Amino acid sequence: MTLSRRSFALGISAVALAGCAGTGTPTVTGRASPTPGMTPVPNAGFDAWVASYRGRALSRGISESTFQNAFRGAGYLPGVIERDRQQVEFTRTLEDYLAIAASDERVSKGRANLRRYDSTLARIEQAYGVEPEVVVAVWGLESQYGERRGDIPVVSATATLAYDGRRGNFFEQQLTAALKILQRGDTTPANMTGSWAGAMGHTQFIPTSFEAYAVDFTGDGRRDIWSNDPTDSLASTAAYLKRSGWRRGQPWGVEVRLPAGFSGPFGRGSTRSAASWAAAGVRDMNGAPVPDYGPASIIVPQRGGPAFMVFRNFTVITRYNNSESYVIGVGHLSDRIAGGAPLRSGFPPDATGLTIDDRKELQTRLNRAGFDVGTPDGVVGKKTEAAISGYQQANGLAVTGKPSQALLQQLR
Ligand SMILES: [Ca+2]
Repeated sequence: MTLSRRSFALGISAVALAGCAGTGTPTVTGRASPTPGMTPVPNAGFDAWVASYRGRALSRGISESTFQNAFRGAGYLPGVIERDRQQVEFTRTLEDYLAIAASDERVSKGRANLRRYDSTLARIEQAYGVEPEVVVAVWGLESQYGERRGDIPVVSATATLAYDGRRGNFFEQQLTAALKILQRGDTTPANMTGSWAGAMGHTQFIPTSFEAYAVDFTGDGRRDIWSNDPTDSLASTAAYLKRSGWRRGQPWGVEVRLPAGFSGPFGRGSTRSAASWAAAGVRDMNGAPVPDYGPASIIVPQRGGPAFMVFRNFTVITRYNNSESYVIGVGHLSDRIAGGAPLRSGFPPDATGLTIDDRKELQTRLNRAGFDVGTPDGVVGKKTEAAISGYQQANGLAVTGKPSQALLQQLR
């Protein structure tokens, strides 16, 4: 189950990070999505599959009326299959990932939400023992604090993917879990919306995760993670982390300085005691030995970049999403939301020799020259590449769409 959750959360987070999950508008009514390809189209094969699935659903305890209500208006969504096929496994550098995951905007919105929901978060901490800033950081990464929850109907999306069959068993499980949620009355078919892959609500639970971990924290008898009120979602996230072994008061990890010639061991497969790392010369960024937070590992996710000592809570966050970048993103964002400073170690220049400050300058200068890259963040994505191409074309240069030292010089 955690593996499945992983593959989706990864996809979702990557999309949310790219800034284009859902429509960017919180779903309020759950009306049919206007997104192209996300409105049901007739499909005889799909209908035949639904007819055959009906017997399996009923044998798993879904009532006839739940089934009929859920599939009224549901149908095949070609856009979901398109998205599934487009899903490419690409890796950002940790530097790029953190520039987006812990951007100034995400940090300041996180701090605002920490204040806005302080009493709710305090009650959640009391109930589940997970610190407010950690819950808020997950919320920030999963849906940009509820701004991008997704407006695609979950029954249609999961049924389409189950019928398609590429990961048919997995999505049939998600569909059945979705029907169980409807049967229990946590929400209505019209309200049950999410990402193209069925991740729902403020913290993007897939239906089986919802079944396992979601809680009703408002006390109205419904586990409502679709509501504009994030309370049930935030409590469900804390419940998930608690059940995965979260230890309150323990950090996920700390940035560390490694002594010259340090030869490891590196990686989460090797744990040592605090005393053992201290004896090997590992220090925190102020030069002090790291306190004893239990068995600890040293990771350097990007060559030449920051090193971290990580602890049990790091592993707990991997149960939410098994990507090292994601965990560092949540962990570092939570530290920043709680008032912490940016990482102290820099990252090395990229393959073109540009540092993140160079890349931000390049973007700022492109904006000034009239080639829109959006807010300069130092991350070279499609928009920046298009702006570079536009600039190169307008200036009679070879059009590469790629940043370079020469380009930066020219823009200066
Ligand atoms: Ca509730």
